[in-house]
Amino acid sequence: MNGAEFIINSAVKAGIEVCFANPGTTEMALVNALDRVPGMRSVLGLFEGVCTGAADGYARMAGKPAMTVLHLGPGFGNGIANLHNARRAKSMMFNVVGEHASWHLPFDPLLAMDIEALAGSVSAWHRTVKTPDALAGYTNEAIINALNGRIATLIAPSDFQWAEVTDRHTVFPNKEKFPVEEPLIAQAADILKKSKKCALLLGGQALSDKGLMLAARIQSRIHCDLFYDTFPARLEQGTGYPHLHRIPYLPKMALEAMKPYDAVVCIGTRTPVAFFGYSGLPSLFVHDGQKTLVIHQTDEAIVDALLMIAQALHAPETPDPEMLSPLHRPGMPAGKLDGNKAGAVLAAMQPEHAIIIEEAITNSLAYHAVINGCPKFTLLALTGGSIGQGPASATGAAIACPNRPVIDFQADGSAMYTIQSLWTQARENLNVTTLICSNRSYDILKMEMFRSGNTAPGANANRMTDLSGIHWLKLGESLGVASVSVSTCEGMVRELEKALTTAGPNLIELAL
Ligand SMILES: Cc1ncc(C[n+]2csc(CCOP(=O)(O)OP(=O)(O)O)c2C)c(N)n1
Repeated sequence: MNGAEFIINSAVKAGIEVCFANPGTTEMALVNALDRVPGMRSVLGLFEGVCTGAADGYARMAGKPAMTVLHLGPGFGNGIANLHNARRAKSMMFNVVGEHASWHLPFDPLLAMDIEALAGSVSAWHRTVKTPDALAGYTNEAIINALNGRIATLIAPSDFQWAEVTDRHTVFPNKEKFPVEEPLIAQAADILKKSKKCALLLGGQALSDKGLMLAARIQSRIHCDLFYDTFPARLEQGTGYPHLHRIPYLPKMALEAMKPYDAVVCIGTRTPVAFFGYSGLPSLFVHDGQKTLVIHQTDEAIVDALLMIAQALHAPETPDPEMLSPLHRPGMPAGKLDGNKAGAVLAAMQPEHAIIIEEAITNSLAYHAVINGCPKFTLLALTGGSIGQGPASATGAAIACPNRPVIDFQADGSAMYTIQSLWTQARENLNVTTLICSNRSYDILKMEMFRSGNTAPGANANRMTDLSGIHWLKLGESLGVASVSVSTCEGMVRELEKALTTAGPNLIELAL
């Protein structure tokens, strides 16, 4: 067995089933190994951002890592924006990057660059294999790190991928466990008990089914409001779950939302931070005098912590039904579509157990306000603010959950970053419906331009936000995805109904 076969074989043994790849010559041994080692599904992405975003979406939904194969530094670099989103989502991933043959690298061939510098910026673990003997041990370490919820990047020179591996020993110990420290649990319970009104801000696994039901039990005992981060990695939502408030994106609104509380307890996340620094506005969305506590772990330990907090507060064993959202879809809007109406139509129609990828940017504001009463669903958001996550992570989510409808509620400008995802969705026949909010502009940047004092932008500034000229029907069709365009709520209802009952991917341009 050569090094490349050993890498694939070890991944399969560890339960990794999917490899999102965009390989080159230095990964050819890995490509060949995908043929020779059974058990790994290989999925081609026509841009590395598709591969890394898909691996992120897959991990968020499958709860286990996917593998990626990326080509040298330039390939890894192309994937870095979505690796950044994955890092912020605390997603797990096993990346393998081919490096030039060890004896060739000293000649500085064209594609050579500092892969470690790139890998280090997004990976919790990364190593370059320096000798053939080190490949097996590093592969094992990388996979253990990925299984433990981290991004692990193995950089493997091509000659070591070709070389025979003699020691094929692999060990994947049980998942590491780092329980939340008990004094923190006592402190959280104490703050919740003593505060007049507490904001309980939830993230990570606290937004899972179990986490939310524990939060509802706490809420049944203590007067508190539940919030989630503006961009959650994965949020279970809908009827039967407690009512949740989103931390608003705009700093003034977020500060206003946090004002009524004398305490802010963050569980599974950090103190909310503004997206950007604006002169005269603070970086953190907490007020002077507010008691704050942060329990930052995001994994299953946070669910145990919530249970202990509920017990310390003598919360009821089951939540008060009053605390759980009843089924309440928004009314169906009519007439010409706009971003708000598109969100309302989606919330009125999305099927139970849908996976909603939300990268609708300015078009998503109204949507978040009306989703508490939808049938249960899962929401994945743009965790790192690095746009182009939606189409790619929708692809990975659909591979992780082939029996659940995936809807990518998607802004047009952001979609263009990883639009090649549509081709992968078509090739893999994935049940993804992409709703393109086609406002033909970087609308949010227009807002930012205004806020920065440019209230009458000139021709050059306007050229930075105008996106007119993208033909979505031709673009979708050319990548193999059935595409239509609608401009009314009625049209959106008709086409979304059709898309949700047809197998395979669809694109609906919402001409706003
Ligand atoms: C990788 C990356 N590049 C650039 C940006 C800056 N940026 C933030 S939002 C945005 C435009 C979003 O436009 P669109 O997706 O069309 O949504 P809209 O604002 O129109 O709702 C840009 C360029 C970013 N966040 N990430």
